[in-house]
Amino acid sequence: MLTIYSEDHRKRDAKTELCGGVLVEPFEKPSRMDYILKRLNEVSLGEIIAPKDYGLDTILQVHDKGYVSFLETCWDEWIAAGMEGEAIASTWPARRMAQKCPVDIDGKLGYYSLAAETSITEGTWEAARASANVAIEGARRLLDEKAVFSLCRPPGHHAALDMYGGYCFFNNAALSAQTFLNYGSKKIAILDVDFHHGNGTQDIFYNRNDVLFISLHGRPEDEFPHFLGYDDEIGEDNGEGFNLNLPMPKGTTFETWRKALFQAMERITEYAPDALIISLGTDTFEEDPISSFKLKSDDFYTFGKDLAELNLPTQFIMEGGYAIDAIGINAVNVLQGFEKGAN
Ligand code: SS9
Ligand code: ZN
Repeated sequence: MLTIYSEDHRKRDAKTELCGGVLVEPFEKPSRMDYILKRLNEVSLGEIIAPKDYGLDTILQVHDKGYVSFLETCWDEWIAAGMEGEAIASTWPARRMAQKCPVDIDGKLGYYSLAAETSITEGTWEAARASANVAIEGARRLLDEKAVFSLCRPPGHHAALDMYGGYCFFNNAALSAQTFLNYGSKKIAILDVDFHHGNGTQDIFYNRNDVLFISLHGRPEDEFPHFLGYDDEIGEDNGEGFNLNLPMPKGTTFETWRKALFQAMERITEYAPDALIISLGTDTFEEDPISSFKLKSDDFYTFGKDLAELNLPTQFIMEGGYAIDAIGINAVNVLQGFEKGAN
């Protein structure tokens, strides 16, 4: 399987994450990619290529213009304001407050974010742009390949029309879906198997029927991002019936998770998309430090094999996964299972 990867992800190397009331070393760090690359090479999965730069056109089809300029200038504005640490939001337009974008950088950070764990740093913009390019290149390459792996970092599925958070800035899966549509596809399915609900992807396509969004995740009652991901969110207007959430309780094992997977696969078969995008988070792993599902390394292989049954052009897009020393095995197990199943 062809892998798309950019070294520029290293430009995002945050030093701080707000967690449990203290600043910790971020879970989402550059070395995650090293473990995946190491495993890809160990099993000789295939060629690894760098993306071209696709500029801002597709990004602006998916994200709000003001939001995109905010990301571009945020760090400079933060520094110009004389701040010392990394840029972290501390105030939000909460219930019954004005939903207007302020001028002050502290105000802007709150306006454009959904959570406070994610700091913006020097280089975040460049890394997020590179990650977007990795997704878009993957979609283009899928025109000639059966499957591709877009090794994106930073991840994307929490990034909404005009919000960052949950370690995400641009929604890579959405950019990829939009790229397929730009190239003439009529229907795209996105299956998000990251432990956390893909609130950003859901948001972007909520009123559309050209992209089917399905997410398997920890229940919002228990887990981040907490304020989206319930099973009664089925889509709106043209999008009604094209959003499917399958939330599951803490401690969910592969047996239960796989039943939800089969339900998702049935819906995808019925929808009959031109291509399938997998938002591939491996934070469903039993040893993940910030999650509560119980998948084992072998289960990721079985999952990949199951997916191949759909017999669709498939793009895997890397999302979360924070059990660093197992992330390579787990992610590549999915890809190897898929290749095994497809033969
Ligand atoms: C850890 C809470 C982490 C954000 C999780 C984002 C996952 C992205 N104290 N909350 S896949
Ligand atoms: Zn996650």
